[in-house]
Amino acid sequence: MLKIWGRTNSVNVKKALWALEELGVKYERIDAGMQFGVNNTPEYRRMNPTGLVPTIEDDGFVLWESHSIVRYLAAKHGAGSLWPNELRVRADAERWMDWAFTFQAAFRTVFWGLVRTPAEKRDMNAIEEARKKCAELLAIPDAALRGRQYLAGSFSMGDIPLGCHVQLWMRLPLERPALPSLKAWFDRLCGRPAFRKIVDIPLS
Ligand SMILES: N[C@@H](CCC(=O)N[C@@H](CS)C(=O)NCC(=O)O)C(=O)O
Repeated sequence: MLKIWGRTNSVNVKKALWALEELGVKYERIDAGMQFGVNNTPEYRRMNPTGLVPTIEDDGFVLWESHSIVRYLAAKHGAGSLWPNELRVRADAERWMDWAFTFQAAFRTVFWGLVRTPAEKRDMNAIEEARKKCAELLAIPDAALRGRQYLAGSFSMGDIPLGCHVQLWMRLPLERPALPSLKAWFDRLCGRPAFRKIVDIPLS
């Protein structure tokens, strides 16, 4: 059975787990990262020299980097669904996966500041600057989603990385600009059982 190492509250682990659930692939998850350790052991580093989570092992094949894992799983199990068959639709989905790292880079300050930093140590100016940057960035997928159900048309791997980050954005007590197409897309994601099970869990 496929093995995946990573704690359930990691946004990058969620991407791989959500893909697995959407695809109906059976897996064994091993807690790793933060309080669980494991990711700094020599055995783990031999699999994944970055010491980060997630990592998967699929019948002897080891892979790390969450978006590469999502692509691999989608290509293996999701032809015509998570993995669009048409080249340009797939390129569109892949573009949104890559762009999600742009949002992730700006959002990190907000998430870590508000969720993983004690109140007395928070740099509220930095958090506010990053929040404004995130709000600006999210106008881009909002515009792309006008007249579309999902980022590449139908639900695909293209929705997975950004969907995981936008869940955190939507669930934080933040000032958010009205982005109606993005909100409608997020509500659509919330209608998916795999999203509710893996992604839309309490922030920690
Ligand atoms: N680019 C990598 C980043 C992985 C990453 O930063 N993982 C974080 C969790 S989201 C991590 O391993 N942090 C250390 C820890 O959990 O101990 C990916 O997308 O897989």
